[in-house]
Amino acid sequence: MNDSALGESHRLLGLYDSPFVRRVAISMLLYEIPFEHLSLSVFRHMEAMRPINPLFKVPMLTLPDGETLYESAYLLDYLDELAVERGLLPLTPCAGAARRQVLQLTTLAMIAVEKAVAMEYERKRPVDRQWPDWSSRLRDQMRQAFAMLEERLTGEFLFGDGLTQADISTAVAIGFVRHVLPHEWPSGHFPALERLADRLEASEAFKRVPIDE
Ligand SMILES: N[C@@H](CCC(=O)N[C@@H](CS)C(=O)NCC(=O)O)C(=O)O
Repeated sequence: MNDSALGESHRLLGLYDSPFVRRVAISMLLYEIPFEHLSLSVFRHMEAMRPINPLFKVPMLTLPDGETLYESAYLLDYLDELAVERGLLPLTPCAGAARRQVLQLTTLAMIAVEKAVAMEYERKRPVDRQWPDWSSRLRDQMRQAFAMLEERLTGEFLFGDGLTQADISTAVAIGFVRHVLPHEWPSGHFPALERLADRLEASEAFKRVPIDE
């Protein structure tokens, strides 16, 4: 990667009500990587999106040289690499047990939020085509993933004594559930996670990436 990769020309496509888009945007702000945000919905703005992203999957990150990346985990991987090149500490450690553990905690957050997103899609189906047992399974899986994170959150952060991608992704996952499916957030069940989410949502980077942009 060369210096142009640090310029103004990264472009992030997708709405911040997508937890996958939001965690990438927050990470870019924390790394101080400037980007243009293209705020288009994969459902409501299909005609505008078609020429840019005919796959209709977000987030999509366009790099300064025009290369496009999909899948938030790989976008974060790319951003971590840029951060290291600039001498910053990456939000996911580079190697070893620390990397493995942060990745696993981040994955728990993503499992929780993927189940929540699936519940939301199920809720959008015609009422007579909805399958309550399926929603119930998704709800249990989401809660189980959050319960596993709650158990791990014994200090200020999920891993070590500093902010990692595990904290960002967890707070973003909770933000999504509270905002899009408030009835599905088991208020009071996960006090440590709620404290973490409230703390991060009050931080500058989170406030600059509002879920209800
Ligand atoms: N695993 C993917 C999930 C991305 C994802 O599902 N994005 C949703 C928006 S929240 C989307 O593009 N939905 C449209 C579709 O899948 O057709 C990632 O982390 O990037």
